[in-house]
Amino acid sequence: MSDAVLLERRGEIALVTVDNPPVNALGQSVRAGLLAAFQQAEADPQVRAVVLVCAGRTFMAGADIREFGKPPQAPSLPEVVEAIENATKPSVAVIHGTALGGGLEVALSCHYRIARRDAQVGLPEVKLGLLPGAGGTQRLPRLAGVEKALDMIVSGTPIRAPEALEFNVVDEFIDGDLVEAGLAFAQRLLADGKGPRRTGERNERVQQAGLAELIAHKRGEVQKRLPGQFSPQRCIDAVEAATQLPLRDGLVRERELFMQCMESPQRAAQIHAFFAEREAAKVEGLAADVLPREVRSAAVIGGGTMGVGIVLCFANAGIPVKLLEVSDEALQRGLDRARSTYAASVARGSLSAEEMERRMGLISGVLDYAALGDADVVVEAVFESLDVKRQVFERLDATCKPGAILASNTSSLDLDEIAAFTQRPQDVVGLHFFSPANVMRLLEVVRGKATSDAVLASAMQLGKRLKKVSVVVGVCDGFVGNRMIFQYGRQAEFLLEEGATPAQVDRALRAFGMAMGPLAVRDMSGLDISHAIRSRQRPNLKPGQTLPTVLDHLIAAGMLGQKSGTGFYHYGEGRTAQDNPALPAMLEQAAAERGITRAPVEDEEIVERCIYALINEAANILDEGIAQRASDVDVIFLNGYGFPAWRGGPLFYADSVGLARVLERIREFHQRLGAWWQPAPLLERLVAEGRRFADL
Ligand code: 3H9
Repeated sequence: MSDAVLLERRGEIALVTVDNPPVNALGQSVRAGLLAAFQQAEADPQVRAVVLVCAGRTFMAGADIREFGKPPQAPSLPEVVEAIENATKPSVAVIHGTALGGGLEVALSCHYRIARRDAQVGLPEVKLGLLPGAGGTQRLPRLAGVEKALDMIVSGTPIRAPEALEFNVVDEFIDGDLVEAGLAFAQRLLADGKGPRRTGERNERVQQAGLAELIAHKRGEVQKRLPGQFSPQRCIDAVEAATQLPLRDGLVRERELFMQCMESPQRAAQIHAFFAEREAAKVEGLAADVLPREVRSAAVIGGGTMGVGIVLCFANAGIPVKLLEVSDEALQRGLDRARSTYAASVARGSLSAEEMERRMGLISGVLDYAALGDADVVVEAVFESLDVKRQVFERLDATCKPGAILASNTSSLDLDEIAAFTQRPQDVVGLHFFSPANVMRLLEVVRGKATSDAVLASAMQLGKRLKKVSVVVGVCDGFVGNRMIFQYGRQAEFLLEEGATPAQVDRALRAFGMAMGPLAVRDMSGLDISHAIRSRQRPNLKPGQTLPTVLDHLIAAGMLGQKSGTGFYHYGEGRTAQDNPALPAMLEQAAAERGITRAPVEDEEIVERCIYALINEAANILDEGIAQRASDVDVIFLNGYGFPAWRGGPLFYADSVGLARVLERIREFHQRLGAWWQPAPLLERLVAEGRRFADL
C-alpha cells in the first residue's frame, strides 16, 4: 500500500481511504495504492464488500495533471479502473466535493455511487485539451445516456448531485459522516443480497435507436461553435465508439483518441492555462504573515452598467452591498437595472425567483456618503475623469471607517494620483472589472505605489470570493490588458487603411481563434470611447508614432458603433453586421492622408500584425514589472479578451511560434511601418540568449 491510500477492515467491509491533499489527484502513489487495496480486498475471504472514500475537502479531482507529458508510470489509471470494475465483491464510491475526470472514472467503475447533496461530478478533460481516458467516454453514456454524456464530456462542465441522481450517475444522497454512510450503504447491499453491478455491462442506453443522428448533429454543432479545436471532436469520436463497439474495443478506441489528444500542442497550451491561472493567485513580495482584512459588507459608487455589474458580483457572493448614486432617479435606474438583469436569468432558468429575491435583498440604494461609514470595501465606478475621481475619493476619505479598503475601478487613470487624493493611500487599490462585470471572469488588481500588503492580499481574497480570476498588475496607462489591446486595435485600423476590410480583419482573427474580431468588439463597446482614449493618449506619442485616422472620420460622421446603428459595420435588422457603405471612401481618404495607396492585404499579415503587436507590448510590460510573470499576461488575455485557450495565451503562443521568428517579423514591420514596431528590449534579450518567455 502507499501512504496516500489506506485499507482497513470494518467487519465484512473493506474501507479504502484516499488521502492525497489538496485535491486527492490520482498520481502514481494513489493509483498503485488503489490497485493494491482493491486486489487485497478481492483476495481476502473475510471481505464481502468495499467502500471507497476520500479524506479532506473533496473526492478525487482527477488524474495528476503534473504527470502529463512525463514518462508514464505503472499502474495506469485504465488498469486500476478495470480491476475495480471486474472485482467480484460489490464496491461503493462515497462522493463529496468534486469527483472530476479520473476521479469520476474511478467512481463509475465502482458498482454503486452515493453522494453528498452539495457534491458535483464531471469530466472536465476537454478543458485541458484532452478526453476522459480511463473509461469515462464508455461508462458515462451507459449510465446517463448518450445525449447527457456527450453534453458533459464535450462541454467539460460538471453537474450537481441532484442532476447526477436524475441521470443515474449517483444512486442515493447521503448526509453526515462519509465513512458511516458508506458502511451503512454497503451493509444494506449485503443484507439485500446485492452483488457487483458493473457499469460496463449496462448496454441498454448505448444501443438505442437514433444515436447515430444524435452524434452527427453534435459533431456539426461543435464544428461550428468550436472551430479549430482538436479535443472536442475526439470526445465525440470516443462516445460514438461506445455506441458502436463492445466495451473492451470501445476502451481501446478511447485510449487511442486520448493519446492523440495528449500529443496535440493544444493539450500543452490548455494545461499551461490551467496552471497559469493558479499561479496568478500568488503575489510576489508579500510578507508571509500578512493577514487579509475581512470583508463583510461592501459599497459601490456609481449605478452605470459597470457599477451595477459590480453590485451584482457582491450580491452573488452573498455580501451585502450598498449602491450610491447622486439622485433618486439615477439610483432607481441602477436598482432597476440590477433587478432586470436577475429577472433575465430567472427567465432563462439559470436562477430561481427565490434566489433572485434573496440577492436583491442584499442590495440597498443610498444617496449619502454618510451611509458608507461602515462598509469594509468601497468600489468606485464613476466617470473616467481625474476630477470626478478626486471628488469621490476625498469624500470617501472623510467618511469611511479606518481600515476600509478603497478601490477604484478605473481602467486607465493613474491609481497613484487617485490614492493621493486621500490621507490613506495605503488603503487604496485598483479593482479593474471587465464589462459586463457580473459575467466576465477577469479582475485586474492594481497595486499602487503605496498599496499596503494587507490591502493587496485582501483584494486578491475578495476576487476569489467574487469567483473572479484575479491578476496583480502595476500602474501604467491601460494596466496590462488594455495597454496591450491598444496596440492590437491600432494595428487593425492601420490594416483597414492599407487595404483590408473590417470583415476580413475580423474573419482572420476569428480563424486564429479569437472569440470576436477586433472591429466588431470596438463597435460593441462604442467608438466614442475608443476615440476619447485615443485623444487622451495623443499628447504622449513618441517621435515617429502616428495614428490611424479612420476613427476620426467615423466619429465626425456620427458613426459610434452599435449604439448609433453604424460604425465599422452597419447594423441592420436584428443587429446583424453588414458592410458600412460609407467606410470605403473614409478609408481612401485616410490612406491619402498617410500618403499610401490601398492594396489587398494577406490574412497572415493581419494575424501577425495584430498578435505580434500584443506580444511586443507584453514584453515591455514584463520588463517594466507591470505584470509579475509571463503567464499572468496569458491569464489576462484568456479570461478578459477572448484569446483562445487552446493557444495558451499570447506569450505561450509566442514561445510556440519561436521567439526568433516573432522578432524577425517585428524587425521587418519596424523597417516597413516605423516607430510602433520598435522591438521590445526583453524580446531581443531572450532571442539573443536562446530563451523563452516560459524561462523567465
Ligand atoms: C484526467 O483526469 C484524465 C483522465 O481522464 C485520464 C487519465 C488516464 N492534478 O484549483 P485549486 C492543484 S485530467 C494536479 O486552486 P479549488 C492546483 O494546481 C484531470 N494538481 O483549488 C492547486 O495547486 P497549488 C481532470 C491539481 O478548490 C491546488 O491543487 N480534472 C489538480 O479552487 C488547488 O487547486 C480536472 O481537470 C490535478 N488534477 O478547486 C480538475 N487539480 O496550490 C482540475 C488541482 O500548488 N481541478 N490541482 O497552486 C480543478 O478543477 C480544481 O482544482 C478543483 C478545486 C475544482 C478540484
